[in-house]
Amino acid sequence: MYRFDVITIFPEMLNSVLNASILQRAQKSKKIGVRFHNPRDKSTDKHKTVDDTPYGGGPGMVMKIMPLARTIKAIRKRKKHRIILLSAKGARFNQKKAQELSQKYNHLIFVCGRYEGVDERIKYYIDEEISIGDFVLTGGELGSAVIIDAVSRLVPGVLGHTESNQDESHSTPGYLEYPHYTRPEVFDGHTVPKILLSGNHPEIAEWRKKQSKKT
Ligand code: 4FN
Repeated sequence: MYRFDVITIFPEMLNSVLNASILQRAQKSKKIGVRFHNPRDKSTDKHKTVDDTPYGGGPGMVMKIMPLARTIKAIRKRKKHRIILLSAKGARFNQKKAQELSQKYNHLIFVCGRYEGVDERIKYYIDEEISIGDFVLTGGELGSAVIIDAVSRLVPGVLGHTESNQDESHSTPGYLEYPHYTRPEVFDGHTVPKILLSGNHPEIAEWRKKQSKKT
């Protein structure tokens, strides 16, 4: 089983992703396992605080290091684990990274930021920072959902034969997906390219290759 641990104060943000379709089946068949950890549970003050005002002043709140570091330390880690902070500053996530994570490790631990950010000293407790893109998010939760989705489908046994893993243009540099069509042959006057109905499979393969080339 490939394991994912997500450190978050909003686990509900991941539930829709994990409790549907392929990822739900993968959990039921024990191909993957996902656990949530709320840093609030490791906070020791009366109000279970996880955030505080920034040193130096300025707007907003910062996630406190203590509850996060204690949560990371309390997770029983496998030998081949990787602790990842989701962050705007991180290296951009892509298919190559998904493949690397699926092959080198069998346990990913995600730290999801909230508020204005996380105390910089989190750097002593993580292995790397990853970003899913250049936009402002309310937290790292959707980033961890994206990575869990992309990595899980690369875990052996997660995809059924109809959801096949081969011929994936997005893992081939310079190629995007080719256009897909299914029945009916004509819809609202819009037709299917004749080549796809020809039964000429070498020609179809050639057409798809041409269509999927990035410009
Ligand atoms: N975002 C930018 C610059 C500065 C801040 C942000 C931002 C969530 C805790 C981080 C953002 C982007 C991609 C997690 C954005 C990601 C996050 C991510 C993220 C709350 C602090 C914050 C990129 C627009 C210049 C908020 C841009 N991938 N700060 O969004 O966690 O994973």
